Amino acid sequence: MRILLADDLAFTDAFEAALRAREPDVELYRWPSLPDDGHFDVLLAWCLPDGLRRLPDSLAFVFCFGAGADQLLSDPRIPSHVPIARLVDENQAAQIADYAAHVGFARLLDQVTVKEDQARALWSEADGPRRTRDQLRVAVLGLGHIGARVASELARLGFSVQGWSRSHKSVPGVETFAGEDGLVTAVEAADVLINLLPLTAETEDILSQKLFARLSSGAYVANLGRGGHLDEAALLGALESGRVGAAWLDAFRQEPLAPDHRFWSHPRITITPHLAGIPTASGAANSLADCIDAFRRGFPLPNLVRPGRI
Ligand code: OXD
Repeated sequence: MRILLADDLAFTDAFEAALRAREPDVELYRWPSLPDDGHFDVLLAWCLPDGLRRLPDSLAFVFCFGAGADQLLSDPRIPSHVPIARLVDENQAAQIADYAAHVGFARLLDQVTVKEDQARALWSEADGPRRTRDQLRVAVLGLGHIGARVASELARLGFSVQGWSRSHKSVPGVETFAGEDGLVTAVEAADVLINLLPLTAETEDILSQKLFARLSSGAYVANLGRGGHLDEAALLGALESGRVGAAWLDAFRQEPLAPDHRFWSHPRITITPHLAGIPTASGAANSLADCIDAFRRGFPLPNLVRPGRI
């Protein structure tokens, strides 16, 4: 089986070694190197390289080297009969849970206000006892593999967690909601909002002025989904009014974020360059190997985002 690796993160000896430990007989090519006849069976990519204009008829499936596959699902170069499966890596999910916990703890201390006061040498004493974790409402949007892990980890840490997804899911320790009405209830008076939804026509711009208006005053917002989820003007307005106290942004409509983008210099925005969860060599290789095993046995691929037709 020939696999075209078209993502720099897979160009590592550790990834190749972990994959070969499970699939010793695969032939690996690192884009832009291709087999002489141009044929390969599996394409691994997060986003198709510009130079890869046509995919061969031999292509059996695409393996999305990331948690979100919208950028592949909308790519017309991938014929609709070709299945797309995505990577599922517990280590990546754990990193994202750490990021979300960081935002939760930052809200407990109101870290952004503390830093602003410090910059002004302002000794501003607390006017009451600090809140405890169970008094902090955290809303997690998206309860897929990563969202469910994040929500249950935050609940395990003692935060009061509400989770929302389009269809009903249950997550131990988490109060879950679904559907349009459920969204309003899930985010009502939330102190922290963590977005982990997939980007679809329904979820585009979901982080809107209307949604921010439901949060508790000074809420911290983390967009760990896609730039397309965020109405940027609405966020700036909510920061201005104080409805949102601070934002952590990891994904942007255009990546890298343009150097003159307003977000860079905003004192209440923290920018992380799409690093909330980086697939690990072993997690990614095992996830791909699970797909190869299933394909060889004629079973449906695990973690399909588009079934296609094998
Ligand atoms: C993604 C990822 O899909 O980082 O954005 O995995």
